[in-house]
Amino acid sequence: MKKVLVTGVSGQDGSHMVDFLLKNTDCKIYGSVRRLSVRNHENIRHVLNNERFELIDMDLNDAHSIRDVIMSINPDYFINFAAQSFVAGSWKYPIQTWETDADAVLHILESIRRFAPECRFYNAGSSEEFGDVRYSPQDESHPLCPQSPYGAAKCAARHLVRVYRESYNLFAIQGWLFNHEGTRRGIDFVTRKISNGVAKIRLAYEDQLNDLPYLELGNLDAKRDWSDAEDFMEGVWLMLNTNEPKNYVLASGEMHTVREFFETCLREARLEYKQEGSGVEEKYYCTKNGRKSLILKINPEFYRPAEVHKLQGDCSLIEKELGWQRKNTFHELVKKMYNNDYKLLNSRL
Ligand code: F7E
Repeated sequence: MKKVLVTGVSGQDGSHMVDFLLKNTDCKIYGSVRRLSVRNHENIRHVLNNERFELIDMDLNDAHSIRDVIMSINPDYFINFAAQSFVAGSWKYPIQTWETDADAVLHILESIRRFAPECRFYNAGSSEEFGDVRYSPQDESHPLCPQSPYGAAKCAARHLVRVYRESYNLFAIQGWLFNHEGTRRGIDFVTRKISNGVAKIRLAYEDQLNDLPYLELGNLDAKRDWSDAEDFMEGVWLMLNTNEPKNYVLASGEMHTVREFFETCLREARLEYKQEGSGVEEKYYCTKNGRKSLILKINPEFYRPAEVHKLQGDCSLIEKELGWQRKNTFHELVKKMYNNDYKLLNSRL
């Protein structure tokens, strides 16, 4: 039985990868988390008793911890989804971001090279590496122009992965994942912040409250290429199971603004709205029977020191060479996230 080590399993991607592997392979899965005094097992509770899954502690900032795990498991695959993945946070914690997203990858590569050179390694790359984009859509040849400490750390990791692949003939890759979201997304990311916020507004509206809760967002005009995170898991697994190690882009190929995500969510919640003003003065109101209630205002605190204004991925290479296809559309994603948050919040009332 093949053994797969997946890091960051309590997060969105790690937990979806475990689900994908349990369903589509017969591998034994070792899922690692960093030891915390308060455990957060929300996303993996449903697999904790599965005999093909084992939860282990591993600290990616401690080279000895990685070495010990690799030596004891001797994995066939190592999938690294552990990261400081919040771009805005990377200006606040640049060193922690660098240590987790770049240094840790070097520790992993060194351990694989020394103790498990046959192990196939996937490191999560990001469209944030393209950053200040030179052309659209971005494909595998697009230059790296990161705009944040997060993007820079992912670029450093990319070079390390390539250097180790070329120097030591390792099967080590870093595919580019464009934005990918879903019901397990952390609340700080804009899509979940919106789906959760709009669900709260809808519930208050149903309770006929006079003042509705309102959202505070930053740049509504940023354009992103959003996919369903679950669709990417198959893409990562396909990349790991080809003859030649090669990096591919995973994306939807579509570009939508943060504003479009918000308005689509409002329509899904059947809320009538009106937009007024522009720039930092822009506001959205919910309208009903001639009354209007604030539901969104701009808070410049959510502007970033440097913004990636637009991202749109070209995933035609992986479609053509590996037969990967996305399943869920932008609208299905918004719908799924909003309805999930509505149900969660409604059940807690
Ligand atoms: O921001 C704008 C913000 O934090 C998206 C990570 O998974 O994808 C993700 O990075 C956009 C940005 O994701 C708010 O300025 C407006 O333009 O959801 P986000 P991200 O930065 O694109 C890439 C591919 C990764 O690799 C990352 O790990 O939305 N925006 N207002 C806001 N963003 C947030 N978070 N909060 C706001 O209030």
